[in-house]
Amino acid sequence: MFCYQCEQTAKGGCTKAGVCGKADSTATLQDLLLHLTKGLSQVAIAARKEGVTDARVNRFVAEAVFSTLTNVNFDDARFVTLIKECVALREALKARVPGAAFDGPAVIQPAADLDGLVAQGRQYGVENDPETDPDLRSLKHTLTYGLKGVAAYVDHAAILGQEDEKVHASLQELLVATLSTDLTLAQCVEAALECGRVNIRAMELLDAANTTTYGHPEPTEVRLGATRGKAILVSGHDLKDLATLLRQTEGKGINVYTHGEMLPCTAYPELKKYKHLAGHYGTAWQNQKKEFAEFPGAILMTTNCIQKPTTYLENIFTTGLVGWPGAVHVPNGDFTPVIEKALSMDGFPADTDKGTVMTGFARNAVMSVADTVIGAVKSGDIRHFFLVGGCDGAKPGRNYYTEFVEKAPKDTVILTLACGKFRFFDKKLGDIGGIPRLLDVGQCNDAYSAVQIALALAKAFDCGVNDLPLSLVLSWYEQKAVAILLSLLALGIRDIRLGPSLPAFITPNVLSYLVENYNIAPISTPDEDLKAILG
Ligand code: FSO
Ligand code: SF4
Repeated sequence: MFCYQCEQTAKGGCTKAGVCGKADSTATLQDLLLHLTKGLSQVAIAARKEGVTDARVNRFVAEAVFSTLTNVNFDDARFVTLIKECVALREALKARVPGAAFDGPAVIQPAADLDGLVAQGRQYGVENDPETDPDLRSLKHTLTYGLKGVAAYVDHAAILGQEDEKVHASLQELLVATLSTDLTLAQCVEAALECGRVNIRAMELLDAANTTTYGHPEPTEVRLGATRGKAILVSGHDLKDLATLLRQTEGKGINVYTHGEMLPCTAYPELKKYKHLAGHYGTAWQNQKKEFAEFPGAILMTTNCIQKPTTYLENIFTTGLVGWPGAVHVPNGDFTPVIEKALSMDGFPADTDKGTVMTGFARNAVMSVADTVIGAVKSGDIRHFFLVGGCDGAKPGRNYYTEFVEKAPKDTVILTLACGKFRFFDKKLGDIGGIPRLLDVGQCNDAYSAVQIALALAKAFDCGVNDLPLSLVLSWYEQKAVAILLSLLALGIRDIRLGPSLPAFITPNVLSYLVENYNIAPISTPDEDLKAILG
């Protein structure tokens, strides 16, 4: 195996096993599935030209690619099933365009068993990319990882019924573009920016999916303590799974808690209406081994980021695209096994009080107080906005973000999103004329909302986003962050600070390009960066 797609990668890439816990066989099956998905996309593109589209093919491409994103699925058996389905869909679609001719991954026949598939997959890893130019390779791998992020957003939105044929078409075309060895540097850059643009549309669909189904998030105070009694913990990012579970647990004497990126779900009117949505438990994904082991109830993992379960293997359930070998998978939205497990466990013996945090400052909530915000900027009460957001992770260097927020002057406002916020989410930073200094916009999946807030402020001040008193200080871990970064670049946003380390798949020349054209900078120290930003 060779994998360097996430921030946690071993020096020089993960080669024997993933730092994330991904086995060599799993990584190799993922490489094969991704390659075959490009073959399915080739056929889908040819079919589209003939006026043939297939809704299941569109969904499958997004699901298969999302399955290869960091910390989603570690179960080889599930990848074997996905590989077989990919080829079956491909052949069925081919039969609908009998005149078309195919090559490459559109004609590969999969081996019969797991060992054979792993042997086959070895040919299609990133280390065997036929592209020989290191900078083109770097850009194409950036594109591939960005597309994994796009696939995640497409899948999330589709689960709630929001799809756009154009987005499916672009995702498939860009996947096929990664196969080409004829692209110039300019074409690779353009493909990466196109990935960013498609991602904005995918995130827009997801925003529409979430807000039309569950209402616009409202500023909400969330309890961090526990309530005595039986308990289920929901982690990942999927709103529909949480809604379904809340419905299925109503009246059963079970309290449901959010974990990690599920925290902002507590702010949606159609989710917060459930009285047994009792609060938030724990922090970011990389702390789950400790936090899940101490949780006295069942745990449901709806999307990334799952880690190897320890003592709690029999209490943790996966759903959707998530998989861990040995953990019970609930494929169909019937969470009875999770509920039965929770009822069989002790639950919390007593109420505990750990204070509260605020969430729910998505675009609607922030823009409803736009006049106050704009007035505070004009009067000088608010000097600057920082968007301190992105993924959390286990590697050292991430204390930068805690310190940055702590040291940000009192006349500045911090917007945040994604799991990186757990480094400072419970800090009491006060307010500026009634505007809280710490505003949780939502999940990483709500980056669209943050972009809309920035665009609305730019419109109000009649300037470009780059001219606003706003600085982006981002942390990254997995591939959704790559997609979001490409979206920000596609919007022309400059001066982004990125950490804790730069992607291993970015070559020095590609980095120079990003610095020259977008003034991207790696984070340094909170003091130096604050000084540079605020002058
Ligand atoms: Fe975090 Fe994991 Fe949401 Fe990522 S939970 S690291 S950007 O997968 O998805 O923020
Ligand atoms: Fe390594 Fe990250 Fe790939 Fe896991 S996802 S194998 S940690 S680079």
